[in-house]
Amino acid sequence: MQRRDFLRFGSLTLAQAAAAKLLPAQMSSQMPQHPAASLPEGKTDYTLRIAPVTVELAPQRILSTIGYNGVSPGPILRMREGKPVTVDVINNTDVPELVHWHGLLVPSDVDGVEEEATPFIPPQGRRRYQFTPRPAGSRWYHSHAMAFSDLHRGSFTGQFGFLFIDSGNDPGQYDQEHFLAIRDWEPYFTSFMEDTDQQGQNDPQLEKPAVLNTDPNGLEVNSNTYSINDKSLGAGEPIRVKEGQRVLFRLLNASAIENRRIALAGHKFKVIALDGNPVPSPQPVEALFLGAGERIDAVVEMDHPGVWILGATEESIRGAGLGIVVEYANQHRQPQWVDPSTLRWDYAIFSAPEGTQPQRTPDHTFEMAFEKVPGGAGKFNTWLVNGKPYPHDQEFVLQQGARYRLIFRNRTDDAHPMHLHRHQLELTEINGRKTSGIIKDTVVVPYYGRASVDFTADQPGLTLFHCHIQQHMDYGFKALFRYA
Ligand SMILES: [Cu+2]
Repeated sequence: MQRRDFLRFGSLTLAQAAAAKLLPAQMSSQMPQHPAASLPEGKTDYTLRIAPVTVELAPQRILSTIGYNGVSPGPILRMREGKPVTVDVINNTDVPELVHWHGLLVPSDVDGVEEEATPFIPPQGRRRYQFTPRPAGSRWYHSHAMAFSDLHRGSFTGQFGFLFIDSGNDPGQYDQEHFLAIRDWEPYFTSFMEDTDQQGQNDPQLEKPAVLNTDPNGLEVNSNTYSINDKSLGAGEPIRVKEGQRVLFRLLNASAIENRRIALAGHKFKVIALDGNPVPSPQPVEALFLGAGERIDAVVEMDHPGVWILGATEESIRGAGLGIVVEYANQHRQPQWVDPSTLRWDYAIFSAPEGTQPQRTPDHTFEMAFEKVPGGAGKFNTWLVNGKPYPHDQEFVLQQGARYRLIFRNRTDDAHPMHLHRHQLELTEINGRKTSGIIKDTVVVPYYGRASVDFTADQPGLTLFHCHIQQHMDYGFKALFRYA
């Protein structure tokens, strides 16, 4: 793939932003008609247009990025489970793009992944995706383009949105439903990462190597600008609730770079689904933890009238915009934050009762050890799976119909959200504790920790496995599974 130089967008002044809003219309009138850009035959259910957008996080805080249909996040796509859909994607940028349907069980040619040989949406071109949405639940869609050293590509941009698949028999036991995407903006490179939040840092570090690699760390990506959906804390409309209501929050960590902890001051979240899949044991928690790419559906009983902040548990991150106000009727004070009494997050509490066996005994096991090769000053870290770089396509060969166990051994000082495309994972172990019945597509493997997942090889075709942190994926933290 040839990477073209791209317009560099930073934050804009208001005047510049006003001018930038004219951009899409000007571009379309001046754009040459691409020969491949003719409309495919037949009716489409959804159209997504990839183009530059401005996002007004707050007054005087307007940034420019690439988004879908003139906004970021993109439109909430609601689909019916099992009902085939057609999505036309128009690419009004000068670089090839891919749209990935995260958490859906779809074939490789529409999964939106270069490594799986999904065709690109050409620059100034279009492509039609047709698939049958399943399974039901909170999914999402996003660019799967590689970014490497370009922080204006792939999941660093505003190309993301919710995709909700309706089963048709949701009991709807809630009074309000809110889709909240956690985001950071204006990423920059740094070799200094404040390790303020490494999931598992206080847990048994089962995979900590006896001898640590102390070479100087390479580049990571950081941000100082945050929002929930398209608004920074305090800038958008509050979520207005009444005492006694049950409010369902569908949360998504749409960050390209960071895992994040979220709480709602004065309240507990009752977690009912992880990555869109109902959990065996719904549990109340003080704070949520979402790895990049993960979703959590949680219900809050509105039983503590006031004006509260739902946001990042880290004060500096909230202060930089990651939050939204939850306001009870007839309450008019300043929004309040209260630290949760514990930040503890543990997938295992949502497991089926102890002693319950996983869905099926695995036929085969693959060990997967993750290592970081520090890049040193000004260079990128690289990432190895089982001591080797991507693609590993001769090692992870699947027999159709067989059940596999993947044992993740995280020998790095980061918590990594590991995503397997086109398949559903059952979490069967986290840091030495057995679990069952928790179905996910993205699993955070704790700091020097260990996790095991099981899946059935029932989706023939190339299948990408990767860390959902963009710069980790781009610099080697991935493997290609194939079917025999
Ligand atoms: Cu990672």
